[in-house]
Amino acid sequence: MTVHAPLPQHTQTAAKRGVWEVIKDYMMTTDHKKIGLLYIIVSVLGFCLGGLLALAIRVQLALPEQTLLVGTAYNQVLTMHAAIMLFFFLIPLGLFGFGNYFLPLQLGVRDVALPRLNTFAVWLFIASLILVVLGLFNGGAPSVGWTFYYPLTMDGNQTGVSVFMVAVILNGLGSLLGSANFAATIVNLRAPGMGLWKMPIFAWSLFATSILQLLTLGGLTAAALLTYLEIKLGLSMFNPGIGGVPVLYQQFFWFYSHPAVYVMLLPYLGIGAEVASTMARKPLFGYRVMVYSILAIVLVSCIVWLHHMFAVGVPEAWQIAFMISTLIVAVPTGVKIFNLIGTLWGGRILMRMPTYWLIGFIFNFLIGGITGVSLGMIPFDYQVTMSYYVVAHFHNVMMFGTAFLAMAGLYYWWPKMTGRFMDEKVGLAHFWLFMVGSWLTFLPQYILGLLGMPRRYYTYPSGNWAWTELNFASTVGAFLLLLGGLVMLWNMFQSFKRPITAGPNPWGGFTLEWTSSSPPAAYNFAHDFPQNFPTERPLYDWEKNGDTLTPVDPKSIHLPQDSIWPFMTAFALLLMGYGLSFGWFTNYDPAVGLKPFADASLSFKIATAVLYLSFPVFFYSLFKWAGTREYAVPVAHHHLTKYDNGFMGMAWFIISEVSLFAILIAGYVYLRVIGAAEPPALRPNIWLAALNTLILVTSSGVIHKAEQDLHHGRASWGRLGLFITLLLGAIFMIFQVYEFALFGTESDWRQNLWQSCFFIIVGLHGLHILIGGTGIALPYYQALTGKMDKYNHGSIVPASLYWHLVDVVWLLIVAIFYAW
Ligand code: HAS
Ligand code: HAS
Ligand code: CU
Repeated sequence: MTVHAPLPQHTQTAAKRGVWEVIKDYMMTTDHKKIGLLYIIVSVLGFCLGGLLALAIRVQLALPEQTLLVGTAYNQVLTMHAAIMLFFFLIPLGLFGFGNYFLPLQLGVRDVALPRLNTFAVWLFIASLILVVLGLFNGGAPSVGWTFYYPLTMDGNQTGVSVFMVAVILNGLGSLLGSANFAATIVNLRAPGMGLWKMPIFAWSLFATSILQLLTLGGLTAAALLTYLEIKLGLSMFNPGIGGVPVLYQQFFWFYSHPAVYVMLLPYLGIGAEVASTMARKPLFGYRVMVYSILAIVLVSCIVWLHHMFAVGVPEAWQIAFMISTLIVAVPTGVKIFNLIGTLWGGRILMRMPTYWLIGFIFNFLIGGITGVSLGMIPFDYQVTMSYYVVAHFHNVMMFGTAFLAMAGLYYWWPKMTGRFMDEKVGLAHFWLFMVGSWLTFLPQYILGLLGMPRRYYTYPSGNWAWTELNFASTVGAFLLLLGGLVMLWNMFQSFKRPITAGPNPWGGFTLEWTSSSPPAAYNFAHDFPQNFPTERPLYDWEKNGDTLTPVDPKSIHLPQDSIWPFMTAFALLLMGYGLSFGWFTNYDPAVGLKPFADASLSFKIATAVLYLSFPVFFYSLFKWAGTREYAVPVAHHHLTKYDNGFMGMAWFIISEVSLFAILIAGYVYLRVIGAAEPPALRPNIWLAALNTLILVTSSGVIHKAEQDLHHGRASWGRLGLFITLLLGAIFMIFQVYEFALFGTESDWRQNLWQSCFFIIVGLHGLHILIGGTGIALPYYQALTGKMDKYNHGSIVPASLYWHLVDVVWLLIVAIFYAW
């Protein structure tokens, strides 16, 4: 069952490139496959590193009263273990690793919608990792658990926490840009004839996951931002000393971090479904139902977060509502599992490594999912929350659930990515070591939890019944996992010693990635596809119909040109993050206030200098980026909708901005309604706000006009419009700064919750004006340097869309801060 593609022979250039050459290539690349590989490599390293930290935990807990990791040291290792596993392994690997590599291939296109944005996003991701690592040497790891609960973060290691918060925000930004890019790609760039309902299930999973990220990641950003601002400036919505509500932090955090578990799960379920269909040589059992289930999971998972907070004292009615939604979310998840089983059922199953991992997943995940449901029951959760029962649950769904599908993906697509197979026998050893190792490590933890062992403690007494035995077993299991991990690495490395023999379609798969050579050439396909897509398994249908691929001369294919500027822009943000983490303001001390800069340490001063240095680097790189065209030659762009890729990407991205503001504003409204945040007698002047509103609304009209002018070739009018918009934005900022300075001196924001909320939200809006203004300066610069013409509108369309958003948010702010 193969459609024979006219394959360009992928000639591996024998001449080895130097390390620096390769690094430079990856810094400048816009190739989605290389970008995917970067995510995959970092994630595999992340798994190894996170796993070694887990081993340290297990060694400490192997026997009672051990002293390897005591107190803070234990907590630091625990925090790093969890944060690395989540943010640098499980979340990025499925969504952005496999996602970047395979989404365009599965859609039959040559790249994502915005290739250079993709380069920027992956380097932001890596920048966040670098920042975390730098933090270890400057301030040390935070010791508060991966949840960074308030007020633990306030009296722990504040530098360590700040670094993490900045890293989380950078990581999140990269993640949002990546998600918006995927959504735009899916809507705008599918092979001609491939309807949404004919997309491979993995592509659907990525679509849904991206939307989920855009909707909810604002929760994490808000939590991180507020933690950072309180440490650095004393701005707070949580501080009970001034009437703030600490639990609000948890609301923000879990609003993202529950959906995050589906951000982890969904892409992998997509992989599982691909594997099931290919390996059972059958169509998916209930393709449409699967898509509906995925979408249902996205919707429902946005409203279950309170199940992480049953025991913190939220009103009972809320608890019950969230218990019900928690139980509901198990239904579509269950449907997906049944679909996987149904797909395998009765098929001529090809029992190769991907199949093993898939079956292992189904088996394990059933247990983990059902214990999850048990935790969703309020009375049961009261009993076992904060115990090892929870630890067992989430390792059950993540490590020997979802991560098994990560392994399935790795073995399934390895031949596509490298042209080589991994060894099946060695793979089996890997599989069984992981299977048995996981059971031995984590199943005893369910019992430990029921026996009352609390999580997040560095040791335990020897007198408790069976605790020692169960913990010891768990540690032995962890060493089996280490062995399994080593076998995995060995298998990967060994495969490179073999010749490239995989061929384009080693498993007989039915989706378009299997028509490219293995590994795929830079341009992905040297052919065009038939334009009829009767089902989501085109290769099967075409084979049946006798449809063939049409060869295309690779020389006629144009790809986006490499550019160093997205990398440099991300690098500038790394510098900025470095400065914001280790410098800028001395840690705020309630007793002393802000400590004078002169008293700061040398490293602090250097970091502050780096912060200021980062701005010119940032603007220079960004303008260089905007000033170079994506393609070296003029290329006709095809997109499926009437909107160009820039608009489409921005439209999706804006969802996340709306979500961020909505979350913060909801927090403020809550504080206001319960009477905690009362405005002081002297409030910011409504007249100035009204004037500012007028300015902004006018500017929205002006930029709209400018956009029209540029579209119709009235270049100088368009340029003038952009200039006026910039001017109006600047006037707005001047008024705003004036008002802030005035209001900031009249009373102390550290003493007044309302004022704190005001500075946080209105200040964040001000930052958005600066970002939006920079966004407008880019097309202005493009217009000035002749980069725009009737057919090429540069970045005016997304810039203008963003500017309208910033204006709309302002109207809301006037209503709730100035008028109310
Ligand atoms: Fe979870 C805590 C509930 C799925 C990850 N989860 C965590 C934490 C993580 C995590 C990381 O309600 C801890 C964070 C921390 O550090 O504190 N979880 C659920 C439920 C599901 C679930 C209901 N979790 C996941 C997935 C994860 C993940 C997937 C990552 C990949 N989880 C909780 C709760 C807590 C929690 C509480 C808080 C505990 C506490 O106190 O802190 C569901 O999505 C699972 C659905 C899947 C199935 C299996 C297949 C379904 C079939 C259908 C038939 C079965 C039914 C159930 C209808 C259910 C085949 C019948 C029930 C019977 C008992 C027989
Ligand atoms: Fe875990 C707590 C034990 C895997 C996630 N884990 C957490 C928490 C999260 C989490 C979110 O037994 C909650 C944190 C909090 O409370 O704030 N975990 C393990 C063990 C494994 C493990 C034994 N965890 C994961 C995965 C996660 C995850 C996967 C998410 C995706 N974890 C624990 C324990 C706790 C815990 C305790 C609770 C502690 C407490 O006090 O509450 C294993 O599955 C890991 C297996 C992997 C390996 C790595 C193999 C390494 C290789 C590299 C060798 C390379 C060499 C060369 C030698 C054993 C193959 C050098 C190379 C370099 C890259 C340097
Ligand atoms: Cu949850």
